[in-house]
Amino acid sequence: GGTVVGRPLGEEGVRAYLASRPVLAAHVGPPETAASWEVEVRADGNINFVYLVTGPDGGLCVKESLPYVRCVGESWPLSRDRCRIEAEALRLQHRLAPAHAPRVFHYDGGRSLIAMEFIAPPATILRGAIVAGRTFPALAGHVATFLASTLFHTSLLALDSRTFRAQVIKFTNPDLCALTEQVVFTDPYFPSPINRCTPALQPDVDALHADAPAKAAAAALKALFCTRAEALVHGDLHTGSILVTESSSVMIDPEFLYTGPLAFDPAKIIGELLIPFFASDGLGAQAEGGVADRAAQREWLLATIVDIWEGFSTKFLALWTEAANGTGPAGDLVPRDVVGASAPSGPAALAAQQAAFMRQLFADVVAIAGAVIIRRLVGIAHTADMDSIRDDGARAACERRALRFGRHLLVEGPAAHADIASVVAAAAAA
Ligand code: SR1
Ligand code: MG
Ligand code: MG
Ligand code: MG
Repeated sequence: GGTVVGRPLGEEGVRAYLASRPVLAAHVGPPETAASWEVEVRADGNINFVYLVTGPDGGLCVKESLPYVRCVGESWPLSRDRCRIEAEALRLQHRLAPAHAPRVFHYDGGRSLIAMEFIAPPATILRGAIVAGRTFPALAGHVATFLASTLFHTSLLALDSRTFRAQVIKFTNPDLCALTEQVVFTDPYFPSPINRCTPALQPDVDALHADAPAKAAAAALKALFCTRAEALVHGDLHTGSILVTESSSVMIDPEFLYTGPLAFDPAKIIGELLIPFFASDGLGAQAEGGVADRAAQREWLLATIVDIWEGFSTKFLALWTEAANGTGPAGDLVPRDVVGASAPSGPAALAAQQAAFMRQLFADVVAIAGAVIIRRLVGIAHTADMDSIRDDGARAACERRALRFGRHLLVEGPAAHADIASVVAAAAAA
């Protein structure tokens, strides 16, 4: 008892917390060396407090959730239950995709604190590495594997309906869902006081606020986000939530996890990878002796988007077919028929059912990716991709092009694009 909820543990508090728990301290070093442990306080997230603690025997990542949004302050309260959700989500994701989610060593519900595996350098946050001009050939395959496994195995394609409903209750996450509904699907389309934009973009933003088709499309996606309970979605899979090296990718930060539309995670990462594509001209122009020509990185970004979608759909459908054929862990279940419809008869019928399903899924991915781009340009939470362009005029030009493309995906995208190659071709031509 007596925990002060309004104040973060801070450097000293984290050292003392770990040093007094031998099982945790063992990941870092002998408790008596605690004074020498290095504590890096990360400030690149919007919501929580993250500390990277290293010592003679290794390291730990400690994440602390206070009852408010860190980047806004106590005026925006946020349930600390997100910390429980994140701890359980990480455990689940680590079980389903062990190479692509960190291990949780400790969850403290009273303190809303998680101690997890320290993903050590040279692993680095993908967003910063992209801003620096780097590329990661293994990323697409890893993201595809993570998405296929975590989404398939938490969906009704793999679970019986009682297990699925229990999962819905366990991972409802109303506060964080409401946050997404507000900052992704609502505020960007209205003059909300928390929105911000590059000043030169204001006329474009005013036009968006008067854009009836865009507002209607965003409202429809918000309804989909609220009602399409298909699988446990990560809920915030942007490039700041991925730690990468040349040969590894680890997805972190699933505190937004809830039972939502399968389309959300693929759409989120695709939209977030299109933002640096559009920032590329502005970033390349200001590079000093470093990566001035970003053509190769642009190509990699678009290829990665294609490979994520194609890799995900191939792996997801393989899991589905395996389950339908009775060779997978859920072989006794008939995919998407658990609530009583008759089974598709034979491989051709299954293939037709899968094709129809993927067509709808892809249409939703395209539209949501558009909304994801738009919110990063005109909403509360921008990203370093565009914010790193120092010149206001150059940044506004990049943002305007991205905003138009986001609007295109949101409104016209589902009808205009039958496949991902068409989306990236349109981005390149935008
Ligand atoms: C207050 S908005 C915070 C944003 O940061 C998180 O990472 C999510 O993207 C959320 O929308
Ligand atoms: Mg963030
Ligand atoms: Mg995050
Ligand atoms: Mg987070």
